Amino acid sequence: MKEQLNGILETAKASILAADSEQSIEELRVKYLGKKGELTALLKQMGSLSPEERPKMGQLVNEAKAQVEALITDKAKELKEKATELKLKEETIDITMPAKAVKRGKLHPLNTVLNDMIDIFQSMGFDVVDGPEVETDHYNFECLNVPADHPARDMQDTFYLAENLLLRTQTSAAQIRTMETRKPPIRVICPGRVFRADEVDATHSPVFHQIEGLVVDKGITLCDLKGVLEQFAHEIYGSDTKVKFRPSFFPFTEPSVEVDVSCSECGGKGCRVCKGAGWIEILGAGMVHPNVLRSCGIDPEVYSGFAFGIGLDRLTTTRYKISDIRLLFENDKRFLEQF
Ligand code: 2U9
Repeated sequence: MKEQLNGILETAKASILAADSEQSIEELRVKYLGKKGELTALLKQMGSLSPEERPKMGQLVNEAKAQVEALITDKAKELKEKATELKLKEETIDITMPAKAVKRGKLHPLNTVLNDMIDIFQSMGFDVVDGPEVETDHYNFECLNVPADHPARDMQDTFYLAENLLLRTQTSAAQIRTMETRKPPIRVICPGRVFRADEVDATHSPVFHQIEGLVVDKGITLCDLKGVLEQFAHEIYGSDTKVKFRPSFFPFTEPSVEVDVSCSECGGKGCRVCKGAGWIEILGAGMVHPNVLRSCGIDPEVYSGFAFGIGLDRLTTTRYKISDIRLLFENDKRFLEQF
């Protein structure tokens, strides 16, 4: 039995040394030390030995078991470390590889022009206010002195969502709300998207952008309107730009004006950009109609104000010489990358 034990021990040592995977070492553990393992089997054969030999042999087998156990544990540890090392090597990240270039976006031309305009008006003390795109008939028309039967409603052919609910045709409603909640002095601009059921062509879109402005205080006159809008035109088009005020009509302002600037392309001689006129119309404005002030609870005998509306899309297309307004809304990257 002693030779048998030595034989088992020798082959076990050799197999453990040669084992090359965690799985094979586990198989060896079962083969030698498991319930049906070779060393366990030897212990079971002890009954055939004489009582004197039995303890001696028992001790030898147990020592052999402990030896095999220790070898297996060491080898298992070694193999586990090797496996971890290999895995780490395989998963190494090459930090010298060039990173993927970050694609930087840029502002849409409408936003660039809008930001410039906001800067100009903020420097003159205006606050920026926002309002909902879905408005009630009351705020979009009634408060602006455009009652149900007014012909101006036809000119702003509108998208109705329900009888008294519509997509706003101008951002004035936000300023009406401002007048309801703030006391004069009021100096606000309201940029935003507006909607009209216009046929789409190179200069018209059913969705476009406005910046409307409103100033209300005691003693505001047409001189204030002229001063602010001339300053705005000079900052946008340059200080040698001529500014012309023409009489006009809007239901929400009285008197009303339209403002033209001398064509920056030809200096006023007439060209393709200004269609031969030498002037380009940039905005409409006027003194806030007393009915509008009254509808917001402001006494027109005490306060007066002026208001203006600027089409952002037209301003953007003329600044960048964009031939078709639709390009602003199609989001074609080849177009946008040019700005
Ligand atoms: C309140 C009262 C009056 C805003 C005004 C215009 C004249 C105007 C057009 C410019 C180009 C619209 O986008 S456009 O087609 N707007 O001509 N807008 S006065 O009047 C107001 C605003 C708010 C409370």
